[in-house]
Amino acid sequence: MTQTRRFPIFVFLFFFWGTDVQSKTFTIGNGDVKALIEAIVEASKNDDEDIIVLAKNGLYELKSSYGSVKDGANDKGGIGLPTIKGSLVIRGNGATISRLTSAGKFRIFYTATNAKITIENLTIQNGSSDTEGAGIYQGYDGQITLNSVKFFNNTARGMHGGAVFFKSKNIAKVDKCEFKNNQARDYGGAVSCLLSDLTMTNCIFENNKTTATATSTKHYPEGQGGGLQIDGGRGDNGKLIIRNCKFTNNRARVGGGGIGIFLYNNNSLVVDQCELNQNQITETKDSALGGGISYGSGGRSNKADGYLTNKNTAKAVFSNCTWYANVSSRQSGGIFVGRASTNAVQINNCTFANNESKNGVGGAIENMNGNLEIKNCTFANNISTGTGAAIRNNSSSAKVSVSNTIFSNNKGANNINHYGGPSGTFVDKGNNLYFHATNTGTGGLPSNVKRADPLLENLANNGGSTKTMALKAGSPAIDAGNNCTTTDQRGQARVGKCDIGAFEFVKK
Ligand SMILES: [Ca+2]
Ligand SMILES: [Ca+2]
Repeated sequence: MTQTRRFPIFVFLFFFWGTDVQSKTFTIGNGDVKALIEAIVEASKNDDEDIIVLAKNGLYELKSSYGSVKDGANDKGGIGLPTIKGSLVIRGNGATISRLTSAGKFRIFYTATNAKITIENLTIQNGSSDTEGAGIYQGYDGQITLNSVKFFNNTARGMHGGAVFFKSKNIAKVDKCEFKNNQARDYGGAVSCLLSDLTMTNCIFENNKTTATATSTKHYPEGQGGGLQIDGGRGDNGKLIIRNCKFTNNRARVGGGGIGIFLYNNNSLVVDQCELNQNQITETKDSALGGGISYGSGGRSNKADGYLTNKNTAKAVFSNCTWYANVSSRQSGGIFVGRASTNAVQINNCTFANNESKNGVGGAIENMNGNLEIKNCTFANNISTGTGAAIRNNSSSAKVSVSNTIFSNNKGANNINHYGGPSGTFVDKGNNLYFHATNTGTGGLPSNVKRADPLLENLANNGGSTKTMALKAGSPAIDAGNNCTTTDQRGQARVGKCDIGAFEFVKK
């Protein structure tokens, strides 16, 4: 009985889809902005997925605003192209869509609520907006896929996303994209991802920044995520993945020169195989945190400063990453961890080299109130003016557990200070190696730990997707680990007994 009832319904749906789909392909001649505008208007008349194909290596220069848009009652400013509605694929073929720099202020793309867009092989440049998302403003509750898209010189003077703003409840997939010289006022010099799921792979962020300069004493002062800002995933179980991306020379004022991250509820975050090089926090006040990354989580609270006191179940794992020469003008040159979750933050197979907190504390890591578990990492040549050149704990609830990790030549207060803090707990879980070339003091650590020169090579490309510090032959770190990660930072399998640090020595 059930079978005979289903069959006609299936036939009906097949018939319906077979006749009513009006998917169209629009091929746009080189430079023909008028045709591009008409195609977007036509494509947006229904929800069917249409395709716009641009001329190979073409240039589409937008010389005037198409109009302005409102999101509810909020003025979202000028747009260069019509609002995209429904489902649209743009095949760029290496073309560029650029706002003429002498034209008025308008962004390039704006999408309506529930839009589903895919953009590939396109350069989007010189967008300019007094609000958010000067390259792309992706509307509420949509899907966006960006493949091999370059974003150059886009400027948002409002809060979010110089190049791209994902408004809340989106699913965003971003692969092989480049973000260079974009800027926003407050959050995400290049990309701001608000309460949306993000999978970002194989991307490059260079020279992006936040521009806010106002002196602020608020809990959330402006200027976070010089390259990328993540403010929560899509819903309670939102997922955020950043893999094999490079963040170089991005700047923010107060939090996360490269990446600013905040997680809610049961959000999960993986940052894997990424490099953070020479990103910077520029503010010199106490609230300046995380030259490379600023990470926090916590339940919402009515109290202005209550974010980090209400514990949630957010999960964060940083693995196989390198932080090199990131600088905070105050605290935590490499990464700031301000966490309130029942789950520990994991940092595995990572290298922290030459990061610096100027006029401050925590050269590589500052742990505000997190439970931080560090395994098979290498900390070398990190610098802080005050305590904790490698790691600093900064509250009574802060706890750091460390195993199979190298601390070499980190220089803080009193010349040597791998670990320090006014309070909190440091747990040496064993198989760690400590060394300072000119000082044999304890460096803030228990006096019974193993001390020897790990014989590290300079940071270099030793295979894998990130730079690492190789062990020289004869290093006391070789075969001296226990219960290590299964592969090293490069993805190299452990050889024999595992080594201390992020690099596994392989005899040539
Ligand atoms: Ca359509
Ligand atoms: Ca080994």
